[in-house]
Amino acid sequence: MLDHEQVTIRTGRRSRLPVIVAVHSTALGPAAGGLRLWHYPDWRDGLTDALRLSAGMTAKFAVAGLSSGGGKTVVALPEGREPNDGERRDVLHDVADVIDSLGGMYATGPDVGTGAEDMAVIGETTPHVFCRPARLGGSGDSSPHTARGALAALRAVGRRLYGTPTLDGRRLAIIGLGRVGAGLARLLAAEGAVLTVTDVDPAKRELAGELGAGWLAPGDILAADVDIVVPAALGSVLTRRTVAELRCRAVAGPANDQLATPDVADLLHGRGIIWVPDYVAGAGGVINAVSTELNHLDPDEAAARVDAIADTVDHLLDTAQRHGHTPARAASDLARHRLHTGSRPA
Ligand code: PPY
Repeated sequence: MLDHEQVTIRTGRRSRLPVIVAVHSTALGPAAGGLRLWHYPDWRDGLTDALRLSAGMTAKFAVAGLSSGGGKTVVALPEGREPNDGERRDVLHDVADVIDSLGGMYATGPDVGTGAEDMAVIGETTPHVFCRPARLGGSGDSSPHTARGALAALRAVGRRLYGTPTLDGRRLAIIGLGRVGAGLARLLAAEGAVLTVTDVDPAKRELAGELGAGWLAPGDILAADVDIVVPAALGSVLTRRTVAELRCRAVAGPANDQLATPDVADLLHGRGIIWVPDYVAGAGGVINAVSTELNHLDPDEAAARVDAIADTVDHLLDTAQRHGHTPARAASDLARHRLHTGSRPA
């Protein structure tokens, strides 16, 4: 069953690439969600990603108490070749055309493979775009805010596990040193966490060295002997097989769509491992963008909203414990409640 309100798939007039805009829900307000510019073996894999990620955005906004709906755009790039600058502009203008044709039911933002400068290009053609650079009146790069929000989530996990939110001396394994993962690694290193990191790009070892972090191959990091595993790269890292390998006490991080299938949340629970839903730990970027650009909060107020992810995680972990079910279930119940009542938190 398709449970999305609308999915638009169009071949870009300039790029000839498939542009997929999935609007999952506008129940709480116009949909928002980033543009993923990524390589897929087949464009249909990009469609699958767009469908899952847009549903995740609906939950992300609902749990964050924001009046936005969930959407996502995916442009499936062919494997093995990066677009040059001109081709990239063409892709972005093709995306902007589709978004503009939706008349405001969806606005885009950054995601894997895109950033504030790309949003500037999209903004040449449509107003429905978040996170343009500050010089153009946007809230700019969302990744520092996503990293800050993930840190807040990790502190809440630290408090649950050890009775204190400080991560000084805790051992954390970070999977992925992209914009968000690298920012989070810096914040955690500054707090005194003992880090082990990985990335598919071996050049990221340099950052590991700079931060005094250990390095493991991507295939080995899930089994690292650490307190908390922090997914900060692409999705579906938690599978039946990888959950069996985990040696940590919790998994919490900003990567979207971490579970290969929903039942993996139960497997984690069964192993006594706390899993904070990705759409809770990774909400800092959208919370900042929507709070500043739509709700006109000042940066400090927006940062306080991002930090409040810690309170949300506390609440979800409490609720889950009280009911003896997973934090995933507590979060999806909260999202469903807010979607049905259209309510915002007090
Ligand atoms: C995400 O958090 O997954 C995003 O898609 C980023 C984003 C940021 C701001 C507006 C829309 C999407």
